[in-house]
Amino acid sequence: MRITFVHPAGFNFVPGQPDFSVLANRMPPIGILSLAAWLDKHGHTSFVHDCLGPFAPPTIEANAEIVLATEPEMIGFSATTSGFMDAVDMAQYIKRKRPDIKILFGNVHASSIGAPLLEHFPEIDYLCIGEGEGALLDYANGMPVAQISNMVYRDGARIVSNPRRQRILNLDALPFPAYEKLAGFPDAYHLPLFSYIKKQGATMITSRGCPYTCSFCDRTVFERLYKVNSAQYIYDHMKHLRDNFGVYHINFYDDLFTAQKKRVFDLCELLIKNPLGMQFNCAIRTGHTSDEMLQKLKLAGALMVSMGVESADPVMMERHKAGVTLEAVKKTVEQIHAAGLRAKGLFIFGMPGETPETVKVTSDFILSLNLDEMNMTKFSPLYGAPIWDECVSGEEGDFIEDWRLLNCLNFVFLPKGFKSREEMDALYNWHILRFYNSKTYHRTFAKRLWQHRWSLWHLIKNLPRVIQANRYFQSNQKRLEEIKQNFPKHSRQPTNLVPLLGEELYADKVSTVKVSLPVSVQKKAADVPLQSAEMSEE
Ligand code: B12
Ligand code: SF4
Repeated sequence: MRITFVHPAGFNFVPGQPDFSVLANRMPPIGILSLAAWLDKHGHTSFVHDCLGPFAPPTIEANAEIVLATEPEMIGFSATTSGFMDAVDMAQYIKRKRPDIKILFGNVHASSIGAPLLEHFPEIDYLCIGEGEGALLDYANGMPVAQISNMVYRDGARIVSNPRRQRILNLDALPFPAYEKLAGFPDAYHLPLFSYIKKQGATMITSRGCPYTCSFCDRTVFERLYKVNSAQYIYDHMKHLRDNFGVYHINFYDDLFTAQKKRVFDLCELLIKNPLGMQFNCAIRTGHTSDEMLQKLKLAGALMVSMGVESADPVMMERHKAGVTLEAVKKTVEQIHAAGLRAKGLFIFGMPGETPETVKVTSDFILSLNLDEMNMTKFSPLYGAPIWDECVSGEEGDFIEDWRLLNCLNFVFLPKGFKSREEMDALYNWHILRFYNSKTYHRTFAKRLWQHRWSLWHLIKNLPRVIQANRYFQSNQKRLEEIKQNFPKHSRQPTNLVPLLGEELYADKVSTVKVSLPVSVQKKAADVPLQSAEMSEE
């Protein structure tokens, strides 16, 4: 079968503003590159079109024409929530022109809502829920859709959701993602500015699934079962990227990269004994690391280690990311620095329970940590997250359900503790300026100017666009504010859908609704013996 995968551009900025996000980073869509490699391995023909790629035209129609020119029998869209309506617009255009081409939607938005989406979007023939490899291969091999687990389809007027299939247990059986299918990779793809020293950069995911239940996190694709690539596979994958694409820096985007300690130590050993000359960034779970592991990571080539903290208010932490304490965060940052690594903290602003006071506490805490980098996202409720029901209930605050804006760049949710979204924006900007204008940050940044030469070069190369972006924001501030306030929802986007989730995630949701503190990490991890066994290798 001939299939073309599409990564829609999505909505990556705030209303009224052009999308400058690719200036800051442009990353390969690993999910569809993996699926493309998988299908090719099994004798099918696949193409990948990234609407955020360097050669992609700006309009839906022009992108759709590029996709049609690949002569596909099926088109597979891969969309997060904020990219979903873009993908729908493109699918609609394609279906009008070529009704014979089958259209399949996969990835997280489809997985987090399921069947109700088919009621609203006739241009979509099928949804694939969760892991894509098995269902896609069955379909490409000609199996009737009614027999394919993970697929959602129409049977006359009825919408049928097939049961979920067993996850792939041995991730090493998967081929490396088909990076070669991505026009402009790696030169025109780049990691977030100032997060790397060496060029070129690429991203990798070396595990799937997570047994924790952080309140804000959408785990509807891989659910709880935690599976990993082996150390040797990761080493070979890195070598493949270096030898065939000239990649010298990897950002590992696994949430739980270090959950199995042995795997991490084995990988470090491989990289220390047979160095690849590559560097990498990865995430660790606060409080679950050791001096020894951090030292090994450093020797193996790690540059920066990040950790999800989310908030410094103890009640907020207990509610949204239980199991992480401020003392543990402080100690972990000290350990990271002592090992000679950079420390990055990840925070979320605006979850239920947030008030100006909790934000100030968090901001003070962030400054006290002497972090090398910090990322604070604006909370976006997501259908698949345990906290979704609370957010839409109206009891915790006011929520504007506009999928395009659920991109962590807009305050779609106004917690009860704030008077307005403007107040939130003002406090957010105050914190960002405070962090980046701090003496500590300036000093550290100045010391690393030479290390950041490629990031600076990237900015210089794109100077006209940087200036254009800056001018645009400066001169249009009032107009932008107006557009933001009156931004209409996409005319075809439904709201208040009742998602059809798998049993595992229903269980997580039920616990969220019933108890006052929605998250209990230990409880959830222990609830699932299989995952506990996996994680207990720690
Ligand atoms: C790396 C990453 C990024 C990178 C790169 C994104 C990119 N270009 O692909 C960056 C940093 C740019 C990014 C940005 C954002 N991200 Co992000 N990101 C991830 C992360 C950590 C890994 C994605 C990945 O590559 N997974 C590995 C591959 C193999 O899995 P996969 O993509 O899910 O694909 C599998 C299935 O979904 C399915 N599948 C996927 N596509 C298709 C298509 C078809 C046709 C079929 C049949 C199947 C199928 O098959 C694949 C293989 O089994 C995920 C969390 C996670 N662990 O998955 C979050 C995640 C996708 N991001 C999320 C969010 C919220 C965002 C942002 C909105 C905000 C942010 N955090 O910065 C933006 C939005 C970007 C956009 N335009 O959509 C959420 C999305 C939730 C939602 N409902 O929308 C996630 C799920 C994190 C979370 N748990 O909440 N992200
Ligand atoms: S640790 Fe929390 S944020 Fe990370 S994947 Fe698991 S549930 Fe999501």
